[in-house]
Amino acid sequence: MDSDGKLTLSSGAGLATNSRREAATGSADSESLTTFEVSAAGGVSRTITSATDVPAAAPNPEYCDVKGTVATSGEGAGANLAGFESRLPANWNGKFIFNGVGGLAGAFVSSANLVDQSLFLARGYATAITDTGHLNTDPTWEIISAGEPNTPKVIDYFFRAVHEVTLATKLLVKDYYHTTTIAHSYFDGCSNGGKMGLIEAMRFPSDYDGIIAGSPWLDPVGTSLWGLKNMKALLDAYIPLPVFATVGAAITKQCDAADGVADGLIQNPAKCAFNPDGLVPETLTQKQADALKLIMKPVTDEKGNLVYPGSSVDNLGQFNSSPRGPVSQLETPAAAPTSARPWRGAMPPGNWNLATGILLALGYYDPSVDLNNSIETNGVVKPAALKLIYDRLAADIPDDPSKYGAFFSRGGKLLMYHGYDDLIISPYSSIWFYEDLAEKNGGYEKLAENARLFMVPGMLHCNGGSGPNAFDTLSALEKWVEKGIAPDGITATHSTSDVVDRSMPLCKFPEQAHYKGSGDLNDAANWSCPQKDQSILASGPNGNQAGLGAGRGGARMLARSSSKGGN
Ligand SMILES: [Ca+2]
Repeated sequence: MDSDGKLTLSSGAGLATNSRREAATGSADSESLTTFEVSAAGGVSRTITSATDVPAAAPNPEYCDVKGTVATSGEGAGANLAGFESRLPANWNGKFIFNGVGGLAGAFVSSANLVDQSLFLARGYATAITDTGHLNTDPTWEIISAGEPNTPKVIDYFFRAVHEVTLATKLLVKDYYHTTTIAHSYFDGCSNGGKMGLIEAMRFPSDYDGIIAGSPWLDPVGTSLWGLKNMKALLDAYIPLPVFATVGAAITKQCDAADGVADGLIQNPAKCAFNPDGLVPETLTQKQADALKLIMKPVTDEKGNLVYPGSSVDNLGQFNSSPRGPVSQLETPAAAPTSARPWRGAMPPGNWNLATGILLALGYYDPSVDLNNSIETNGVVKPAALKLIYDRLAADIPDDPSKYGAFFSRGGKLLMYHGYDDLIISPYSSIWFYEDLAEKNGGYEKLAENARLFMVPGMLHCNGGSGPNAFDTLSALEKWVEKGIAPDGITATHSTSDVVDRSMPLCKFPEQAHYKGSGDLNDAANWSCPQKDQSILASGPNGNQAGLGAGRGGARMLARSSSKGGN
């Protein structure tokens, strides 16, 4: 990569010497990489820009770090280049793993589960990652000019680059290790990376044998509208951060013990019956209480059809917990709450940024649209706006449960997880999706043969939070795919200053972790995942308000058919 951030062909600069590569792999030499450039095997046109030997550093082995580009084409869009990086370890285990990338991609930054990431090279996986066809330093990757999308780069971001880089890097791996087979191929990503994995399963079911999709961005449109709704609620009724702490304490007091044990964690936030009105007037004004109720509500269309679920009550108490998080700038009220740019020159809250970034660039192709005053009022979205933005982002939305049959029928395994305190993507969106998958794929028991969801109490977006939030999904997936042993419970840990101070099993949906009634609450050994338990499906007032349980009811599939246009 040169100084202006563009990937360029650098005539072999950085290629490791023969002796170093032989030391790293015991087999391949630099000739194999240059030969590969020329042959462009399998119709994939790929250029290698560097191959660098990286010495062993415990627990990782020595590996060859290869960077380059894949020329992407087809899928209804013009040609583009997608950058890739592949790590080829000396102790290759015969397997391949692809790293998902978060947010709007544009860099080789893995969003795979952090525990898993630490195992990839140590276990001998050949890895790959892509920038999805643009660099995050390129301001024109989404829109060339107002009204004119950069279609090749957008389609690459939506799905094309991951697939084509998958094909190209699998060939690179085979060539490098002089083999014709890769024993197993996995995908591991969170957030946008979770979405990438799901889109792979849906569109290209043969690419991967197993996919880990954490906190997946299942519906970028709905998530944006939810973020917009939540931030608009707080524009109408500003709530200072310390007040959120008081709200959080009230929620814990009300909901914690409902799961059988007062341990600071709410196992099923949907079952709660927290009402912000109860904090008026001591803590909240009525207007502030109304704003919190709006944050808890789903996004709907004008007929009341559900578009995107509301927030978990756990979210409300977390609004002050993340100094650099999605709502950090709510430390001060917006300067101009009713204008198109409520925060004027200051950095808006992360949720506002994400919502407007997606909707303006990928929905309207026009950054000048006034979203604050044009799309919705109190979580109800105008039909023309819904149709426009769902039509334009349809290729980026993997939440259609009817499109996973091919992946499941070839034996593909899908392991999902989502934190109940996620402030960036509603955890209930994963519950909606899993419920829909079950409905379309023979019920929970049948679905569990191919897809399992693990909800994580007290976890923020992808990791972090007050609950046990570090867990190994890679080993669970390996056992499932390679030995046929499906994960019933995955042990998660919470650490303070790198010392584990709590562990707990995460249970497969719709089971809920239960304390056995005696022994250390902070030890997973004293908790269990009761088989065939369906406790998580029990929805109380807060879940119903957010669009779960009775609140979703017969509207379950309506949201897609009537609101989501051509998806
Ligand atoms: Ca509890």
